[in-house]
Amino acid sequence: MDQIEETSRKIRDMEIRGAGRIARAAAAALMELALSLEVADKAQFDMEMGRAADTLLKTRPTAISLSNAISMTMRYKADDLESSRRMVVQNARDFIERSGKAVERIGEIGSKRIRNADVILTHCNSMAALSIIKSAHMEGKDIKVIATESRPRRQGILTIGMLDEMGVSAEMIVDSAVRSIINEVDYVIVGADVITANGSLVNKVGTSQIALCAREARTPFLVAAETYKFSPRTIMGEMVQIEERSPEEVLVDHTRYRNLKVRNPAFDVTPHRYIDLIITEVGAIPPEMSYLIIKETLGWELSGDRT
Ligand code: RI2
Repeated sequence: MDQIEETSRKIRDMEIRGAGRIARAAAAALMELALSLEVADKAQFDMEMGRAADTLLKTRPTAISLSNAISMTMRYKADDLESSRRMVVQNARDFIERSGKAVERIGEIGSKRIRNADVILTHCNSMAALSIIKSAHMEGKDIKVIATESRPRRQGILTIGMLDEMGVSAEMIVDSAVRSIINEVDYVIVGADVITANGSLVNKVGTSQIALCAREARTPFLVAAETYKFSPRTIMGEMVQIEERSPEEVLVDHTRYRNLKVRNPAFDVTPHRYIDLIITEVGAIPPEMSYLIIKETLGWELSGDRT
């Protein structure tokens, strides 16, 4: 169980971050536990695995990718202990493999939209969004990327590091400079933490302001989102909880101000009407098709699972 606590701490503290990466880390942690658990019977296995799943679930309340990964890993129906163990391990391996391939496929599909000499604006640090950029670059398209700093945790610095590794030309701006430069941009491409049943996007805070600027400038706004980022629970009417993180991330010495409250929402909501296309591993879809993605690729059972 210690590795579950350690993985949970790393996800909670954002040492492991990114909606896809935390999902794969949780599946891997459950797989490791299933392999190592020394228990007397299936009932004890089920209890220990359930406890671990609940611990991991609590780490990042917004990321549906985390709960979908845990649900898919924990979906085992077996009569005995060893069959249960084997199924959990196989489920986790399948999710991790499918998730990695999904990011690659999104790159292949999304790159078809990118033309030579395009300028792409991105926000925060998204492997799915960067996969599109990498594919376009590998196809010889001479693109430039403008990366926002993405306060307060400045994930944009991770993005410019990855772009540097790829050899892609990049510029970095502060988040508040987006509207000043949006007319230079051919595509906005961002990642996703959640896609709701009506096609709205929950992503790093600041995304919705970028979408507003893009709409005003008539700049296409694309979302790169694996199907396990879609939320079955929103079909059932549930609202997405927006994680509120510690004030210290915004202002270290906030307590010196007697009458100050620092608010630090980690994500915001971009309504579907500001989204031109959602690029998934099963195809590029308009936001209005999100319900079908949930129904056909995730199924309803996830909405009732341990989430
Ligand atoms: P990938 C990140 O959240 C960002 O919001 C990013 O757009 C999203 O997860 C998806 O990232 P955080 O972990 O799965 O930085 O595309 O809070 O890597």
